[in-house]
Amino acid sequence: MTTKTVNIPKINCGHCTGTIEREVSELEGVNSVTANKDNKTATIDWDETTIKWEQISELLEEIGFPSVD
Ligand SMILES: [Cu+2]
Repeated sequence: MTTKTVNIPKINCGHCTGTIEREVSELEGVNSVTANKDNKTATIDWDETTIKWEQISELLEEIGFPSVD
């Protein structure tokens, strides 16, 4: 399992964090997603054999919350 915390500047409220958590956790291979509205980050834990970071990053962009490393 791989874990990464990324900055997502477009997070503004609990609705944003809910969307990110719901959408990203639907990806196969993603084990957990915790988004934080106070410091505008998301911590994502995934299984590298099932999904690559690039795919997660792409989804974040698609739903309007691009990540910044
Ligand atoms: Cu919001």
